[in-house]
Parts: sequence; C-alpha cells; structure tokens
Amino acid sequence: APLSPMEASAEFVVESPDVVYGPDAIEAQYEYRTTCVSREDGVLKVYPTSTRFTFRTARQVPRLGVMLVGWGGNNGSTLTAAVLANRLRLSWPTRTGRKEANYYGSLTQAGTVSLGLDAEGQEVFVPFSALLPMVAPDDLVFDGWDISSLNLAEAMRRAQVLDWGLQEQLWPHLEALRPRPSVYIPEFIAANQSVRADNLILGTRAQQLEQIRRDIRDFRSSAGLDKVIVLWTANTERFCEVIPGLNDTAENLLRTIQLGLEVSPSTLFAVASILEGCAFLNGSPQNTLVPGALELARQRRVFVGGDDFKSGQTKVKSVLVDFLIGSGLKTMSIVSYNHLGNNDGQNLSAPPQFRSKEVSKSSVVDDMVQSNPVLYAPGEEPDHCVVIKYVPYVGDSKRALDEYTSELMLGGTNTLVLHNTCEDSLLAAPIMLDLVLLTELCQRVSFCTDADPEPQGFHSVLSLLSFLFKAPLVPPGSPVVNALFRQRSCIENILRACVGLPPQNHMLLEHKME
Ligand code: NAI
Ligand code: DG6
Repeated sequence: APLSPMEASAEFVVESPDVVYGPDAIEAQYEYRTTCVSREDGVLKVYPTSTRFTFRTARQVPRLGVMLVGWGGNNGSTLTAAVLANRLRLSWPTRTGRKEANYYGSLTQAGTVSLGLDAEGQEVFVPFSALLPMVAPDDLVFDGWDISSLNLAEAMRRAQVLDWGLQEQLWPHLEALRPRPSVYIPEFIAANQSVRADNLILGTRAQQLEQIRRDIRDFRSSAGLDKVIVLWTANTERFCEVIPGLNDTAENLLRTIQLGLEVSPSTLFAVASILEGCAFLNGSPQNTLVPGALELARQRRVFVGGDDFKSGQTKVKSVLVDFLIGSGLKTMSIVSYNHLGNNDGQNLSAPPQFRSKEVSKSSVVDDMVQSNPVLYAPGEEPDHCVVIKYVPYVGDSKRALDEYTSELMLGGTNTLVLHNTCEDSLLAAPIMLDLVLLTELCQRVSFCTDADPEPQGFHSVLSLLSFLFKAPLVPPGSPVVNALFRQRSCIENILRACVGLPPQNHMLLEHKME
C-alpha cells in the first residue's frame, strides 16, 4: 500500500539507551556482529565476532554545491532541470495527462526502509531519506564545466529528453546558467566530439589545473556554500595507461601535471577537486582515478567514488544474474546489445571509448560467479558479450536487448530475453543525485571502536556508493560487490547502524511462531 501522507514525511526517533540525540550530532552505540573464517587442517572454522562501534553523525546539513563536469550534456542538463522542476513544483500537460515533477529513480528520495513491525504485526516504512539528516535535493546549487558553450536552456533543448511543456517553463530559469570553459584534450574522447569544443581552458596542464581550482573556489564563495562536490558526467574517455613514474603515486602524478606529460582531463579534474578538499565522483567508465589520484585522496582525506553510473541494462543484469546463480542455475551466456542515438552513443561509436564502456559493463557479474564454486570450476565463467550501436534517430531513448542462457538440471537450458526501452538520462539523473547526497552524508559520519577510540571517517575510496556504479571502486583488498541488493543492504544497514538500529534481516521470526 502507498505510504500514508504522515509516514511519507515521517521523522522517527529511536528510543534506546544506546542512541543519544544531541544538539549537534546523533551518537549511536552499535554492536557489529560478523564472522571470521579460517582454514584449519582442511576444515573451515567459522568464528562469530563482535565489535563495539560508536557512530557519530553531525545533524547540521550544509548548503551544498554540485559542480558537474559535462554540465551541458544530457545528464547534466537533465539533472539540473529535474531539481529546478521539483523546486518550482512544476507540472505540464502531455498526451497522457498532466505530469508533476518527482524524483522517481532516486534511492534516497523515492525508496523506503522498514523501521520494524507495529502492534498489529505490520511493517512500518519511511522514506529512505528519513534515516538520517540529508541535504534536500531541491536545495542543491549547481555549477559546472563543459567544452560546449551552450547555456543550460539550449543544452536541455539539444538533449531532447524533456517534454516540450516542461522545457518551456524551465527555459527562463536555465538560460542564465552557462558552463565554465573546460579542458579539452582531443585524443581522450572521440574525434566526432570536436564540433562541440568551443569553450576551452587554454594553457599548460599546470595552468589548467589552477584554473579548475580557481573555479571551485569561486563557486564556493560566490554562491555562499559550505561544501562542493564534483561529479564527472562528461564524455567517456579512452583508458589512460598506468605507468610507473607517470601516475602511479600522488607525487608522480602532480609532477606529471607540472611537466605537461600525459594526463586525462578527468584525472586533472579529480586532482583539482582533491586539492580543493572536494569529493570527486566519476560517472563514466574510464580509469580516471589512477593510483596516484587515489593516493592523493587518501593523503588529503577526501572521498572519491566511481566508476560509471549503474543505470539501466547493467542494473538489471546485477539483479538477474544474482537471481539466476543465487537460485542454483548455471548461467553460461550473457549477451547484451543496445543502441542509442544521443551524444553519448556517438562518442561511444569510436573503438577506444567503446572499449572503456565494454570493460565496465562486462565486469558486473564477476562476484556472483565467484560466489558459487558448486556451479563454476575455478576460472570458469559465462561467455559475456557487450555490443553498443549508435542510431541517431532514437536519441536519448536507449533500447537494450539482453539474452541470458542458463543450464538447468539434467541437461536442460533456459533462455531469458529482455527488451528495455527508456530515456537514458532520466535513469542517470536520480543516480547522480543519490551519489551527491550520500557522499555528503558520509562526510558527516565518524566512528570509533573500543579497540581504536580515535574517531575516523570512512575510507577515502567510498565503496558504500557501489549500488550506484557499474564498476565500483573499493579500497585495496576489499571485495567488489556488484549484486544490486547486497549493495543496497550495505547502504541501508550502515545508515541504520548510525541510528543504532540492527541490520535488516528479513527473518520476520515474529510471524513464524504459533
Ligand atoms: P553527453 O554526451 O550528452 O554529455 C557529455 C558532455 O560532456 C557533453 O556536453 C560534452 O560537451 C561534455 N564534455 C566532453 N568532454 C568534456 C571535458 N573534458 N570537460 C567538460 N565537458 C566535457 O553524455 P551523457 O548522456 O550526459 O552521459 C555522460 C556520461 O555519463 C558519459 O560518459 C556516459 O557514458 C556516462 N553514463 C551515462 C549513463 C546514462 O544512463 N545516461 C549511465 C552511465 C554512464
Ligand atoms: C550505451 O550503453 C550507452 C551507455 O552510456 C549506457 O547507456 C550507460 O552506460 C548505461 O548503461 P546501463 O548498462 O547501466 O544501462
């Protein structure tokens, strides 16, 4: 049943001696129960463990600015338009009736969590955003860069994503927003993008880096912001080579920039953001966050996250293959074809840029395959083929066709075929929103344990964001989780821990007794 109006805006309080709501922060004592496994004399021994954490979440939400690299693209213009449309409570006529602005597709804004059972034994749900104090998306302030000089109103029209009636209402609000000039290094994106490149930061790499840093500082002060987060939603670049001495350490990467050696535009933006103390998130597949950038982020205690928004076909894949293998079926072939006609598709029609996307789209079932040694021998994996074609006529309305073939018992096979059509940018925009809101929230969380009472924040590689990325970056040595509902549980349970609530276990034992 839909949430009642009261629950849809519900604030809740946890009544427990372990949770203190102070004027500045929520402090929760939390028992982290897990297990440790060791191999002893051919036997797996499993030891339950328990660690006492204190989580502290600052309650004051900041005035938050978001800088989009690729602001004038389909995603950038659609996200900016969506926030404005919601802030202005816009509605517009369509051939199927009036539509109202909403945030469908956003985990934090349109997802819910269960708080537990009420006296009648029924689950009580509240919006995900009610779990902890979060910035309201309507309050975000946008700025950004683009190699194309179109203002945001013209960019929205070029994108052809929004209904005309909505575009007309947004036009006067978006017209004044103009992307800052950006760094264009032609060999990193497809040659077909050169016609857009009329809004550029010139100079040496070191001068370009300084200009980006000045832009961030200028935005922060002129808009009166407490914090800025930078999000790459510009064209997919080709992979850059990771070369010892060039970009393998923070020191080498900074020297490379000073010497004007090879560095991608996205890595330049990452370095500028980190040096300005701003979290940097990579929504495209290329390896922007080279080891030197990761080390710099760690040294400066700045969050970074990536890679490549997990929006449509890959999201379904990370559910479907988890379902198949989790049910004990042996998936042996995954074939994913898609075609699209937006500028992203045009850029991806060049082989080096397609290759970046192919890698991130293909890595997404690895953890599920490796989790099941009953089905898969060591090194065995399904055939996995990814095809992307550029078909201008369909614009932003991406068509994705997938075929999954799995082995059943006694030699049977099962083939599932899926056809998925939707506006790509309307899937990506709410994911961008969640990335920014969750990253900002994580910046206000600190914790300590009984063994290590010194407060610390999350690791600078913010793996909690995995739910939102196709190829999640994780701290060294940490398992990569692609399965969508494991990723969602991770976010939900960590947020629950911050208010002293146990992990969601779905056991419903109360309903399993006579
Ligand atoms: P788009 O091509 O419409 O927008 C990209 C924008 O980046 C363009 O306006 C372009 O002029 C600009 N740009 C290129 N290089 C730049 C640079 N060095 N500095 C500043 N601006 C630059 O593409 P769209 O659809 O907005 O997608 C953006 C990125 O997000 C692409 O890499 C895409 O692969 C990725 N992505 C998109 C998803 C979706 O569902 N829409 C999902 C996953 C990833
Ligand atoms: C064609 O695949 C274009 C890509 O940018 C995708 O649309 C985007 O990465 C979304 O991919 P997916 O697999 O999450 O739908």
